[in-house]
Amino acid sequence: RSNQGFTVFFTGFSGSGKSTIANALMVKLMEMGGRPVTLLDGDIVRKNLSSELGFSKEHRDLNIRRIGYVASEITKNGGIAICAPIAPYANTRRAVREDVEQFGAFVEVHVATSIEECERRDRKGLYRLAREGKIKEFTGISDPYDVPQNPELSVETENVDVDNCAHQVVLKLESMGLI
Ligand code: GGZ
Repeated sequence: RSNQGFTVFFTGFSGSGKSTIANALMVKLMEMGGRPVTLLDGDIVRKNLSSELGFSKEHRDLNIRRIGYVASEITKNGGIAICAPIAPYANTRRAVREDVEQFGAFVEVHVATSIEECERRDRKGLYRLAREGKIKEFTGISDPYDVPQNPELSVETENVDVDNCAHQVVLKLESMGLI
């Protein structure tokens, strides 16, 4: 078993299942013991680190770079960082990858649940507000999402349950020699 720190970076639409998969993965990794696990979930980061930021490209990039900085520090110190923001811009994801890879592995996981499915679920009612124009710059509706071209792993929650998705991540981490 390697002792290198690493970062698992989930990216996908609002409502795609990032947070639930990230939480299930955190539980699995904690049960295995060893390295400390830190979850940097989108809404928790927005509340605690990025409360002054909105959803312009500039603000999203700042938010993601902050997450990347914290993840790189955790990775440097031999921990496991699990990040779960939308992170819609490929160039910003690449910059975070470069920050983290100075110190350890960066495992990008695309939660590829389709925008149609996310909007159909509309768990928080945000898609409806976005359609009504009451939320501007909403990712997938009125704001861009660059589909990851070379993620380490792609999962989706339309046909696969959360526990299975988290298990796929565990298998990937094992195949990469990280756990
Ligand atoms: C996208 C928005 C927006 C807009 C509010 N676009 O389902 P949620 O509620 O909990 O997840 C979404 C969250 C996105 O924050 P992130 O920090 O992950 O975004 S980014 O990575 O782009 O910085 C959603 C809510 O905030 N939300 N307005 N306009 N999501």
